[in-house]
Amino acid sequence: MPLLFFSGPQLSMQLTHSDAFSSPLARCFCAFIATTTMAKYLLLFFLALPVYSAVLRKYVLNLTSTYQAPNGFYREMFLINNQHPGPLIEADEGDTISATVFNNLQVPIAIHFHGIRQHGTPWMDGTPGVSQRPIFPGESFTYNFTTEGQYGSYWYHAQMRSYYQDGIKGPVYIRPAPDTLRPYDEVTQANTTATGILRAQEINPTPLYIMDWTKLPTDAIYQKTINYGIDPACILGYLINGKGRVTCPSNETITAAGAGRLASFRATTGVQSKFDSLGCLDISALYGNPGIDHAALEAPGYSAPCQATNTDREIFYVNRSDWIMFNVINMGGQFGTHLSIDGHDIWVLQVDGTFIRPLKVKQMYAGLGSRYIIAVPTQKNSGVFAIRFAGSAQAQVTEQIAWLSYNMPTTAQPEDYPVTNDVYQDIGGNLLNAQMPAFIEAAAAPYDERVKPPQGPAQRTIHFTLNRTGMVDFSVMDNGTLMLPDMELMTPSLWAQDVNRTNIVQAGIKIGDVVDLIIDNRYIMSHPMHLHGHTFWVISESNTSFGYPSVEAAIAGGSSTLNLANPPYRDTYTAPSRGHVVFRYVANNAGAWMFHCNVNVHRMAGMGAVILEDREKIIPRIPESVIDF
Ligand SMILES: [Cu+2]
Repeated sequence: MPLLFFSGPQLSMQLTHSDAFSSPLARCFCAFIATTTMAKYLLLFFLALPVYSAVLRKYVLNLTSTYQAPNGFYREMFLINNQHPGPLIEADEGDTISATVFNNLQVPIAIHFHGIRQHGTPWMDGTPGVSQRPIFPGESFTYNFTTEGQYGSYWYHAQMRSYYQDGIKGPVYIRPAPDTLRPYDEVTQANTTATGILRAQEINPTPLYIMDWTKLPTDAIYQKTINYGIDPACILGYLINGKGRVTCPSNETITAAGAGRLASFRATTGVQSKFDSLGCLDISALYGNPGIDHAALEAPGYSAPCQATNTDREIFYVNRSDWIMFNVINMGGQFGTHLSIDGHDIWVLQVDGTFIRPLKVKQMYAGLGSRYIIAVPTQKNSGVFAIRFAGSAQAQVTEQIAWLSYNMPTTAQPEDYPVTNDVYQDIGGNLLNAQMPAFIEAAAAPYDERVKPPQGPAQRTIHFTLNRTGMVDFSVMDNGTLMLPDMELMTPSLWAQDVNRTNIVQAGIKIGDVVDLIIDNRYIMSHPMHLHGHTFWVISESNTSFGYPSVEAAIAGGSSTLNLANPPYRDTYTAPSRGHVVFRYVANNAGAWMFHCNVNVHRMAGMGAVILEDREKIIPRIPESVIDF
């Protein structure tokens, strides 16, 4: 009878020999060996019940290079199993994932599973120079990790240079365990049918993957960035699920939508600027860099006037009186995104793998690297409705559209911009009516009230100061130290002897410590900051600096920005322009963890650090196969 427990799909030998498996299933296997009597069989049966479905999910990711034109312009790009984005990796909470990566590219690579905590397996974090050596061309590497204690939406992507922007990325979805508290009844007002629809869609929510796309491969852009001393901060538009087209709004439309950000750019920098035909703000005059050769830089709109294309956009087919649940992932590397759906409400249900108290909005913000499960009530009789994606408060006014269709033939593409009175945002992501409810990240309180930060003072406080320290240098450290450009090729910090590298933070963090990261952003850009190995609470945020040396001092001083009661629980969160955020987490995961900005050029130009966490505890457990790789 107990053999039934092991008859799930895809179980393999690995369960018996890998030290990565302290899972209940592995423990049951050991118990099975030791068991001889029927009573023990019965005991084992009941112990094994909750893990009946905990299986090993095996995936193969085959990376190749090709020439394609997703939005009408051919360029070299990368595919995973001939797809862009790559295949969905899915699991039930508690399953183990095994993903073997075959690198058939001409460049080294590693794959990071964004938001997956890698609890007990820091060497599977896919960060070259931190948790492993890169997978060089022709090599393969297998990632093994558990999903125990995590549910919801995540993603995987290359964590080597900027190669994820060339196509090495895909979704990870973990279905919540049965006993997870879900907020659906609050959305449907306990309508059994509607809640049932949401429960059914939760098994496989509809993909809505946002990515920004460039005319040139990212290595070429980065080389030009260094050569010309300026980050173009300019894309060829968004892709939605790998699809989209380039549109060329009139100069009047761009200028109207970008008026606010242009005024603030001028006021902050004293630099006059203007938008080009792709909506890109000309920031070249910053840093004493006038007269830069834009044609040579080849930022898309600078080198040639905008050229419209008519490639396919994504279409979603829906029925009246139904719901559609989307898995929104911002897989981009450049811009946070405002999104709205003409004529439709959006319920935000889950953020970064945690259900929240549901929020009903007309517009939401999707930060770089973050994931949002949303539900949209579909109650129209007919028609097609634009889902609008706009770069928000950034250096470019750019919009992409996908369609929500009630009755359109499956082969048709709707004409651009249907006339409707139910548009909520312009092409700059500005709300057309400021009274409309918009999703505010700081308001996303976890639905399960037990997901709450430790109160009181922290054992460790680390100060970070985000800054732009040169034309293309971005730092995260108090003293302006940059992450080393060649870090990705160095001996991984997880087991390196030379931990006195300037970008390695040795704060003496021990398992059990409460850790506060106080992050002051000195620069006009906002920075979506991502911490590996942990989910953190965002216990303070404002548009000014924190102003205290510690959270303890802030509590004593009566800080008005602190929220220790029901703060957002995130793995990626944006530090606002010239403002601050404070992240609090419990050190429960010995290792070496990257902390960095998710804007690719910023990370590559230095905005990152490695935080050591009781590293000595984990070093003896690192498999030799990883160290010798
Ligand atoms: Cu940044």
